[in-house]
Amino acid sequence: MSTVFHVEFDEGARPDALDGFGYTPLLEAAFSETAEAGEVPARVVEEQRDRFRIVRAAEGFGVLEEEAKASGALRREADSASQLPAVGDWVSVRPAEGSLSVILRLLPRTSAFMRKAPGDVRHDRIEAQVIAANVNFAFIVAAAGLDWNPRRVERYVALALAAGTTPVLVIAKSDLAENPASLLAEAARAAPGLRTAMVCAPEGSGLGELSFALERGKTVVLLGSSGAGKSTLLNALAGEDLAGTGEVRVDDQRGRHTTTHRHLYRLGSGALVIDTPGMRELQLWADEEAVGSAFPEIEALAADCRFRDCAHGLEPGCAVRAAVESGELEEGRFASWRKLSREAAYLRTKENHSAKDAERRRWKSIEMSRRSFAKASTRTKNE
Ligand SMILES: Nc1nc2c(ncn2[C@@H]2O[C@H](COP(=O)(O)OP(=O)(O)O)[C@@H](O)[C@H]2O)c(=O)[nH]1
Ligand SMILES: [Mg+2]
Ligand SMILES: [Zn+2]
Repeated sequence: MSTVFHVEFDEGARPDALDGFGYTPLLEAAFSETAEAGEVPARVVEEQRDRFRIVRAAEGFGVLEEEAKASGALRREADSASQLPAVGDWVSVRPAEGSLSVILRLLPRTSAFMRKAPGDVRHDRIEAQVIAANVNFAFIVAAAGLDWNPRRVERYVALALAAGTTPVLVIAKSDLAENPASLLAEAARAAPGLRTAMVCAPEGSGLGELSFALERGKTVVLLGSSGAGKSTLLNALAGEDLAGTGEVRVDDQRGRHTTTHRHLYRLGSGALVIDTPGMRELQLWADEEAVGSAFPEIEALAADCRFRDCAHGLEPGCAVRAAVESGELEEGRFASWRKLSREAAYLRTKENHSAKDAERRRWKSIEMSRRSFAKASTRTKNE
């Protein structure tokens, strides 16, 4: 899948060729601040096991796509997986003649979509894994029909808000909706205030409602369970078969084309779309504030609780529980809020532990360079 747009031209490398991938003056400023001679800016378009595919300005004119690896120093100095390059990241690269280009540094992220990485249970460590970085919109793709699950939508909304992106709900496979009006009403309860589109990608219906997000240089990530219709949607938006689609069967590997890597594609409109493989079990990585924002009506009700710090458990005078009892607030939604809030709270305590562990390791190290000292004090400041 090496799309190389490479046109020879007698000029130096032009970084503005990357504008079409969302490169901005702000990124250029961040790049120039740290870059040493011979380094160039690039964007990660695919993440493989320990390799990446990146795009960077070609000599002369245009953009080229190539394979790259993270430098040893970058891998060593990363305290957690979230500090390694991910799809959508802007990076500083040293191009190599005849071998792999080397990613030296990440440029600051404007947003990062994270999930809890499969944990290291033995050491009781939990880590965030970046699914996609520098994303403007998250399309939460949920299929109509038997797979429809408002609780899953709520989880994705919280995750998107925590990432600093704007979630958009895409109800896919509208042909499977028995009662589209009631489905839309249910969706509006699960994702209050969100822009929502109901699409049937193979027929092209409803796609126009997504064009507001698909502008040149803007990045969209497609999220949702396996089989929800993400890759089909991407292909319909692109007007060509960019991504493999298909049924998902665990035991049947024969000739099935499904999404295996997260990959950033460029549409004709100039929008950038990151397709992701379905995540079997989406582990939340969000703080309680983001969870709260995903449930604005609960936050509004909470203003009337007798106690300011009411956790809507057994406290007397709880307006939220009263709303559940009166039927004003859906019981399933309240349960969902409670579950996600607890997960976020658990994560916060664990994360603090992990941060302290990391700190301890750092202080123990004999060679305490000025640099790690600066990093440690930044971390303390940010706590
Ligand atoms: N009935 C119906 N099936 C669809 C629609 N969109 C996609 N599919 C099917 O759903 C399956 C999974 O689609 P895919 O795009 O690979 O899902 P992904 O795992 O989210 O990328 C495929 O067999 C598609 O043909 C739709 O609008 N209606
Ligand atoms: Mg797919
Ligand atoms: Zn309460």
